[in-house]
Amino acid sequence: MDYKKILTIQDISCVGQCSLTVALPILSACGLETCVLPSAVLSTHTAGFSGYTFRDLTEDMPQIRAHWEKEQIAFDAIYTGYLGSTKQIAYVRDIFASAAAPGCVKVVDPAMADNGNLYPGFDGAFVDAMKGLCADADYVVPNITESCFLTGVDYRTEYDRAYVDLLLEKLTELGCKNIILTGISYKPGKTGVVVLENGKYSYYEHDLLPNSCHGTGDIYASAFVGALVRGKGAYGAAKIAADYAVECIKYTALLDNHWYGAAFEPVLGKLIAAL
Ligand code: PXL
Repeated sequence: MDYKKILTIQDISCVGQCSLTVALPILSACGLETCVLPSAVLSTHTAGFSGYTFRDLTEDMPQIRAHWEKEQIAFDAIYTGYLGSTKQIAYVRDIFASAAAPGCVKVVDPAMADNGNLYPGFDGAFVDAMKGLCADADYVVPNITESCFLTGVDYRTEYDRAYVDLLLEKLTELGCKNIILTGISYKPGKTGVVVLENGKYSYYEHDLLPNSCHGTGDIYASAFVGALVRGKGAYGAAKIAADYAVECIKYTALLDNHWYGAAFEPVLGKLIAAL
């Protein structure tokens, strides 16, 4: 029987269809026992709402880690997303070191930036700490903006294969082992995902939809991790996740004024079918 236990560490945005409220249902739908460690609790996500609350759970992490160690709890996979503080990143690295079962797959989505900008509340110290966490991971899932912050390469909206190769080279120099680079568009009307696995480049292209939805990065990363842990291989998982994210965006386009996230729930059946 292949029934794997995964830990995902990211925030709970109570409202907004991102981070844990996306990762937990998607990973469960992928057939994984999904354990959660909330990095922070926010009333909503930070993109488009104002006046949100933010409860930082950094100081709970060492005690939670120590309890798991005492109970000999270990995970077959650990997947991190949006983290609550720079200090927390060191605690997450401790969890990587002590809560990994033999063969544990570690995936880091350095969820901290998009469209050329850091999310509110993040700074250079957070970016520097995130570089270390990325080097600890087996797979990283950055977008172009996050790759630029991690590597110091200038952010560009128009680019070619040489620019993408430079990002991959600099990420590899940082210690990233396998890289899933999302939102890479080489042609008008198309976008896709680059997979660098064991130094081998591959690319999965699909249509660029006219509506962009907040939270699709989290949907993408969660589906990728779910499919990867279910044994689909990095390219296979990247493709399954991309096809699923496209279905979520298409469904969301049918809704009126659903601006804060993507309706991933009604199309979960398509993800399950792909597995
Ligand atoms: O989707 C990434 C994300 C996760 N969590 C919070 C966010 C964002 C993006 O803005 O604000 C709280």
